[in-house]
Amino acid sequence: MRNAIASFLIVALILPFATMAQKKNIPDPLKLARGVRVKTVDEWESIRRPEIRELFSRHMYGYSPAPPELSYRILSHDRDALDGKAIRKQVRVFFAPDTSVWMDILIYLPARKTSPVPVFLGMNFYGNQAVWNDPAILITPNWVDQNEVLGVENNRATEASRGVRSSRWPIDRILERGYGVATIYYGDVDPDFDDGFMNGVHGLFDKGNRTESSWGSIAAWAWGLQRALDYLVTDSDVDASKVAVLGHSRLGKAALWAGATDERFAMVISNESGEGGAALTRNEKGESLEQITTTFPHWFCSVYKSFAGRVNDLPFDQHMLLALVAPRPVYVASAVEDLWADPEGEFLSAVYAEPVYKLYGHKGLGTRKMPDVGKPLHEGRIGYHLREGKHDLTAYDWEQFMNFADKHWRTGK
Ligand code: GTR
Repeated sequence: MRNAIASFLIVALILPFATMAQKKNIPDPLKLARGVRVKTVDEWESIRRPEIRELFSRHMYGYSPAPPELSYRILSHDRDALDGKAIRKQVRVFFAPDTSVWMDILIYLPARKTSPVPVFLGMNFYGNQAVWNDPAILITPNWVDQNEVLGVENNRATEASRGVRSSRWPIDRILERGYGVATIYYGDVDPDFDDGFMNGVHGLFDKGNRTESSWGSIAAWAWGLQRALDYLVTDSDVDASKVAVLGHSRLGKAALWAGATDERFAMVISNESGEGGAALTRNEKGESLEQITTTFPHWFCSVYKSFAGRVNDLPFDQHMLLALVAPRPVYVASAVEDLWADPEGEFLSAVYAEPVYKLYGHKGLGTRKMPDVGKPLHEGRIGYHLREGKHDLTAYDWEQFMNFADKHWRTGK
């Protein structure tokens, strides 16, 4: 009896103090597969970080091909764009000697710049022409979708949708703050529907030889972002040491995987990327692993869906994706009404990534308490905000990303 009381007391007293991570069975980012804990940056970089990248590749996003030899064609270069406020470039990137698959990068840089500028790079959903009402933006012939039911705002790659997504791309404000912006239509790289991986870069590289761990569409978009960076680092107008990769929603998932696997990205930003992005899968709120792999089977490698209904068996969770970015600054943005993306799960990933930043001697998020709406956390190298409103990429989100970049890069106007 005494023993029973003692055990009851131990459980009652100790459990509330057990960390949430233990309760949720969250894998320790610093524990090696062979059970030993990482104690130095060197062990992290040479053993644990590659181990985690391997886990995500094998079980979730799939393995991507090595970068091919690219070729570029400058399609336009104007110094007097947007009423003299911008330099505008459009660059076509060919992925192989076979020139059938390519992507166009649209770049705006502040016209008054005196030195190379930091740049935000992200993919867009509706074609480059949708990001700003600028008649000079070229329209791609890749994955054109005239959706009469959903209206022009949802037309992909058409004249009718020119400028319809400018609220997501406040280009004038970005330039005013001294930054450049580069964007690519994700449909140039891999049209977003399940066609058995025949079109886009999958068709070009897989040649039908796929395994259960071959790259899915998120990995393909991430790979496209990395190929855009290959170009940007050659452009002397761009400060190659300050390129941030960002994305909203499914393209936020892609931005995270791109930044986690390519250290040339100096900052990584997830806007409401949710399940399969920044949200902790084990938090089990909003979208589930089962739902995402059923609705979008082409986004991941085929192994991933085998974890549906047994997320505790995953040998990783999404905080480890954020941790792969360390020691570079990483930012996670959520919106109050975006419950499908699970703001709490996104916040918890940011919390649990912190030990890896601490290993480098940096502050991560710096708190375990979710901040109030509209009170961004920018102190450490892991940034976070929760804004009012719905699932979207807004001017408010951009202001926070630029504030965070100003702070960590000591840039800004
Ligand atoms: C939803 C999907 C989310 C998110 C979103 C988007 O339908 O369930 O995971 O990616 O689409 O990309 O807008």
